[in-house]
Order: sequence, then C-alpha cells, then structure tokens
Amino acid sequence: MRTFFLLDIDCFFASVEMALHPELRGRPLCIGGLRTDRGIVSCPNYEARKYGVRTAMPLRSAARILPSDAVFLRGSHRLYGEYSEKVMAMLRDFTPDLEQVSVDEAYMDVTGCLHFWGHDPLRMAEAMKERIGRECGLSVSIGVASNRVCAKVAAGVKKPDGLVIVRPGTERGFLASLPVETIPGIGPRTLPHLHTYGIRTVGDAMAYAERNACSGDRRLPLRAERLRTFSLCRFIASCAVPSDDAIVPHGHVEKSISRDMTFGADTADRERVGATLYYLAERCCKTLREDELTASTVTVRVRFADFTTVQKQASLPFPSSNEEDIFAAARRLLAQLCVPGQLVRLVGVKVSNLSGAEGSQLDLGVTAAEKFGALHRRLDSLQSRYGYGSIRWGITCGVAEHREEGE
Ligand code: TTP
Ligand code: MG
Ligand code: MG
Repeated sequence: MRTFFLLDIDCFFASVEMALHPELRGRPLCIGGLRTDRGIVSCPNYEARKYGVRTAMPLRSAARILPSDAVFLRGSHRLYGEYSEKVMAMLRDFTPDLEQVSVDEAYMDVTGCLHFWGHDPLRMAEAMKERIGRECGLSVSIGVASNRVCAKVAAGVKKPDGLVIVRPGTERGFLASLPVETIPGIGPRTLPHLHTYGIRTVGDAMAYAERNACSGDRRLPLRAERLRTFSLCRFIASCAVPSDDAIVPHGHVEKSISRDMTFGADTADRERVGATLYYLAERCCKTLREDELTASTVTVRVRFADFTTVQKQASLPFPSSNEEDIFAAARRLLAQLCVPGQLVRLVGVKVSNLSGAEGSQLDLGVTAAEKFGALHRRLDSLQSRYGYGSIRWGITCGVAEHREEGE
C-alpha cells in the first residue's frame, strides 16, 4: 500500500512576509493591496481570519472589519515564487516522487522512502515541518493517507501547523462525518443536487452509493437525475479506497504549466470542448512565452459527467511555445480520449518537459514558427493591456465563460 503526503503552506503569502518581518507576527495582515486600494485580499493571515477576513474579500471590506493596527501589503509574487521553489527543493530532498499542484502545495508519494524514517510517516512529516520552519520560517500543514484525496482533506482539517495521519483502514471513518463538499471536485454546482437527495455528509454519499449499487434504478422519470446522483456518490465513496496510482515526477525538468476549465453545464458539444481546449492552450502558451520557455510534452485531461477522469500525453516533434503546435497535439489527444456524444464536465491542458526558449528557436530553423512566435507576443501584449477579450482567435469566440480553475 502506498503512502501519500499532501503539504500545504499556511497562509503562504502572509507567512513569507511574517518570516521576513517578524514584527508583523501576531497582527492581522492582508496581502493583495493597501487598505484603500480597489481589489481583493489574496491572502489574510490567521489573525485576520479571526475577524472574518477571507481570501477574495474586497480590501476595503477587510479594512472595515479589522482593527486599526492591521497591516495591508501589496506583496511580491517574485518573492513568493522564490520561497515556493525553495520549499519544493527541500521536499525533493525527502522524496523525488513529488507533484507540485499549486504555488504552496505538493503531493508526495513517500512509499519508497519511508524506511529511512523507520517506516513511521509521523517522523518523516515532523522532519519536513521542522526543516521548512528552520530554514524558511514558514509553518505548513501535512496530511498523510493511503490516497491523495484523504491526504488533501487531512492537510486541511487542522490548519495551521497541522499534521493529520489517516491510518490505513480508517479512511472511511475519517471521511464519513465530514460535509460532502470537503471532497475536492464537489463544488457549488453539485452540492444543491446532492442536498436534494438528503446527502450532506461523505457518509451519506457512501451509503447512497452502496444502497443503489445493486438495486439499479427503476423509477424511469427520474433515471438521469438518479444516475447522476449515483455517479457522484460512487466517486465520493471511491475517495476512501487506497490508491495505487504512483506520482510520476516529470522527466528531467520538474515543472509544468496547466490550465483546466469546468463547464457551466456538462456538454457533449465537441466544437465547444475544442474551442475551450484552444483557449486553455493559449493560456499555457502565454505563460510559456512570459517565462521564455518551450514545452516538449502536451497532456490533455478530460473529466466526464460521471466524474471518471482520463488523460493522455504526447511529445511534440520540437519544443514550442506556440498554440498552433500545442493545440494540434491537444486536439489529437482529445479525439482519442472522447467518444462523440459523451458528456464532458472538465477539460484541461498541461505542457511539460520545459526548457529555455532560445536554444530551441535556433534549433528549429523554421521561420513560420518564428513568425508565429512574434505574432503571439504582440497579441500577448495587447491582451495584457486591454484584456483577453480585446483581441482573440476566431475559434475561441464561442467560449463564453472564461472561468479557469487551477489544479
Ligand atoms: P492557499 O494554499 O489556498 O491559501 P493560503 O496558503 O493563503 O492559506 P491556507 O493556510 O488556508 O493554505 O493559497 C496559497 C496562496 O495562493 C495564497 O497565500 C495566496 C494565493 N492565492 C491567491 O492569490 N488567490 C486565491 O484565490 C487563492 C485561493 C490563493
Ligand atoms: Mg496554503
Ligand atoms: Mg494551497
């Protein structure tokens, strides 16, 4: 059986500022802007959260509810990026099987390294916390479990400075009493549906999945709705099952860029899915160009209405940061992953195997690619100035909503 860790830094942006400026500790602190700026709080520290301040709250609302000694800072993404890299590098000293899923969060498969810690995940997790605290001045929360979802949930239940271990065999008991929306993927669109079926806790969903597993569905008018409920509950119940999916670190460059989008309503419209895929490829390529990188591998991920998720990856003939190349590969992968008529819930694109842009441009010697590169850079700068909608490729005009969801 595998052992997974999920580590998430506590109030990351604020913690970096408090590590660098210890006088901020103990005071409410909001990162995102000054108290009179328009805009939102990107990270309140735990003192500010005691007053009810939350991520994405307008700065001015936060300023109204916080005492006058609260501190507001615009923050520095460059600095947070450096801290993020430092912490991830430390974690790779503990295990190479690491998948960074956001700026302050990574999954680790520690199965192969636990013997260094007397097969005791508690010792290993404590050593990680101690090192990150000592060398970076940051506190983190860690969840340990036999699958990723349980590890993720465990990391969140005792924040900040949490360490929760879900021992093998106790996954069900651990999850059962928690609200069903604790499961990643159960959000504001699926929750009301589950509530109408009286499903409020993970345990309710597990019981529903078991009740309906054999009996089938005989109430025909409700069939589609009930089938959806059953699929959701089966997915939720599967989160208590140990996982054998190894974490595969990406080749020699341990970095990737990905963009996902969940559709407002599940769709079987292939053109719409394709257009969204193009849009997501565009967003990935923009980041590649900004970071002066090219990618050699493209992965497409599709989640269907019943929550089954499939993904496939392909290598590009040459490294690229142009959406023509990335999308061409992504479209082929999509065609292999989806059967016409299948209802799609989410689509995602990931580019990986990244390298510096300059070498690959020279190797290429393909003037069309260079021309496209120049064109895309122009478009990037126009979109940065006037917004994405100011100029866009025809294919994405049907993509009405541009709600992206990070990993
Ligand atoms: P999170 O890990 O989601 O949140 P957090 O670290 O601030 O707090 P917690 O202790 O609950 O983990 O996000 C990491 C950083 O990403 C966060 O410090 C700020 C940034 N962020 C945004 O800029 N916008 C957002 O909507 C979210 C959720 C995070
Ligand atoms: Mg965090
Ligand atoms: Mg996080």
